[in-house]
Amino acid sequence: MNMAHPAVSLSESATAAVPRLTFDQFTAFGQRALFRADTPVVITLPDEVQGLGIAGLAERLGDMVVTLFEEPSDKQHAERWTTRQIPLREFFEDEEYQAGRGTWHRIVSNIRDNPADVNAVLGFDAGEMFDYRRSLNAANLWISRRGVFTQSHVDEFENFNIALEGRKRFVISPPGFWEYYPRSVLRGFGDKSQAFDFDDVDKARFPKLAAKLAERRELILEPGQMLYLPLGWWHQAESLEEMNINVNFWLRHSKIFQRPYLLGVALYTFTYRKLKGVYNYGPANKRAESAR
Ligand SMILES: O=C(O)CCC(=O)C(=O)O
Repeated sequence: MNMAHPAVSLSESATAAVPRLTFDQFTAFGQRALFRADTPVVITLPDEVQGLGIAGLAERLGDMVVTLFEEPSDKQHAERWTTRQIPLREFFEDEEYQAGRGTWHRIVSNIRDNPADVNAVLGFDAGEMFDYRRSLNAANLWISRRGVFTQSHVDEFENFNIALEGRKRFVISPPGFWEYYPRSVLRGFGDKSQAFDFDDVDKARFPKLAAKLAERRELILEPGQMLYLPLGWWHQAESLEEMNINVNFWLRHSKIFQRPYLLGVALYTFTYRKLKGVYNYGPANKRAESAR
């Protein structure tokens, strides 16, 4: 990670701005107070924090077996992504995974069981800062190329998302459920909105969503910045660079009990995925055969 980038200001549209904190302000305020404040913020990490960068990451984790997500590169599609396991090296080297070929490819791998790797990738002791080894929590590595789009959805966790390489555009929107027109809960899509892209919403079809999105925020997360996204906020993300690398921490929190719809959907979706054998963000801890 090259944290030497100057702190570049967020791109803000006419929507409300996301407040920013320096790292010192964040530590003085404290994580618990931030959870209580329950409002998104962008925190700038200290300049001296230096992670591995792309080459270092490929070198250190190249043999790790990671999960590759694939889906049509089409903002109208309604299919479930498919996943397969590949050695991370393949993602960096194989032309198949280049952008612009009709498919969005993204690595999302939960590396929580390898804290030394988490720390090396980030360049600081994340175990001290985030309680990600606690049961159900996760430390996910996200890698994607330009244009890869993560559709609008909601997670049942507190979320810290750190940009390591490349900028990523997020659209985030406050908690709610029916206003977001969730897709079929029974088919395990209750965390996703029928409106794939919050930038392109059919107001006649989704009137309550159009009203809700008046409260949305937009931001571009720069390398060296960390987004705190409170539990229950809807969000979507688009990779803006040839190579985007992010790490995010999903942390469980008792505020889930204030959002019973989300708790219900999360429990149902977890069980559905388990029964159907759908990938469920479990920890990755295998090395490729060649490395054994
Ligand atoms: O980076 C992305 O593409 C999506 C990130 C996300 O959904 C998350 O941090 O929960």
